[in-house]
Amino acid sequence: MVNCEQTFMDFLLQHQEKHNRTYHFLILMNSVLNAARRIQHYYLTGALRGLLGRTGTTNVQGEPVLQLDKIANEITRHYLRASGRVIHAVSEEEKRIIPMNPEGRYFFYYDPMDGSSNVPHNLPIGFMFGTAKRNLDGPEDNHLRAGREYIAAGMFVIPTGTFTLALRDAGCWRFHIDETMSFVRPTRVVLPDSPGTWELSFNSANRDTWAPGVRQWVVDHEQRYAFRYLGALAADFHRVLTNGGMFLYPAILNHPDPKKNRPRGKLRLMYEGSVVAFMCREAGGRAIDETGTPILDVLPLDPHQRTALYAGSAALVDEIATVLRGS
Ligand code: AHM
Ligand code: MG
Repeated sequence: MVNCEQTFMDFLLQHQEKHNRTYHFLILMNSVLNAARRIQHYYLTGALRGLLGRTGTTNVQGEPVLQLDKIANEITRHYLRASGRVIHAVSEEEKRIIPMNPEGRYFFYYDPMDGSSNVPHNLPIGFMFGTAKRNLDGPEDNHLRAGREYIAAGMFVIPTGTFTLALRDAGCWRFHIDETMSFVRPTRVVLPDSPGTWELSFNSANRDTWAPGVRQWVVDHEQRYAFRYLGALAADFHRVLTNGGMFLYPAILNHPDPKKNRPRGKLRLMYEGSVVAFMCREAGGRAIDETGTPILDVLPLDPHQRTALYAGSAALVDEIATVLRGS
C-alpha cells in the first residue's frame, strides 16, 4: 500500500485559499517548519555530539544557557529572518527585541527550547511560538501584542514528532512527523467534555508556596483526576489538550527563601502563557492568570514578562477563577 498523507503545507494552502488569504503566512510557517526540523535533528543527535551541556553563560532571566538553547535560537532566528516576513521577533534567549524586516508582515514570539530541565536527559522539550499581524489599515507602532491579537500559536514537542497549531477562529490541529520528515494527517483537537479522562498537571513540590485557596482547591480535587507532570510545558499541555483537565503553574508566594518568590508566576507571557491560552481557546478551553484575568487579555509591558498560568477545560479553569478572585 502506498502511503500518501495530507501534509501540513497542503492543509495550510487549502486553509489560505478557502479564506481568500495571501501566501505570506505560508512563507512564515515554512520557515518555522524548517527551524523545527533542524532543532529536532540537533536534539536527536545531541547526546552523541556532546551538546546536552551548558554554555557557561546566563540568559536574560539569569538562568544558565544550554548549548542547545543557543543552537535552537540561532536556527530559528536564521529561518525567520530569511523568510523576509517578520518585522521583529522576541526570543526567550535574547534580552532585546530582534529587529528583522521593517517591511515584514508579522511579529513572532518564540521559545525555541522550553523545558530545559529535560535537556540533559534528551526527554521532551517544546519549541513554542505565537504570531500576530501588523496593522494593515494604518500606521503600525510595533507594540508587543496580547494573545488576543495572535493569528496563530503552536508548539512542537521535540523529539516526539508532534506539532500542534491553533489558527484564529479555525480551531486547534495536530500533526505527526512521517518518514519524509513532513508533518502530516491534520487532526482537530477539542478538549474532551467528559471528566473521565481529565488530568491535573503541576509541580507538586511547590504546593506549599501557593495562595492558600489554590492549595486547598488542589487538595479537594486531586483525588478525582489523574496527575501527570513531565516538567516541560509543551509536553504537559499536549496531554491536557488531548485528555482534558488543567495545567497550572501558580504564583510562588510563600517560598521559604523569599528571594525565590515569583508573585507574577514563573512562565513567560508572550511565548509560553499566551501561546497556551490561544491554543486552549481554539480547542474550546480557557486560560487565566493569578488575578483570574484571561491570559489572552494581558497586554505585555515587557517582552519577557512572567505570568501565572491556569489552562485547560473551561469548567475547571472557571472553578479556579472563582477561588482566585476570592483569595
Ligand atoms: P525554561 O524556560 O527554563 O525551560 O522553564 C519553563 C519550564 C516549562 O516548560 C515548565 O512547564 C516549567 O518550566 C517547569 O518548571 P519546574 O521545573 O519549576 O516544574
Ligand atoms: Mg523556556
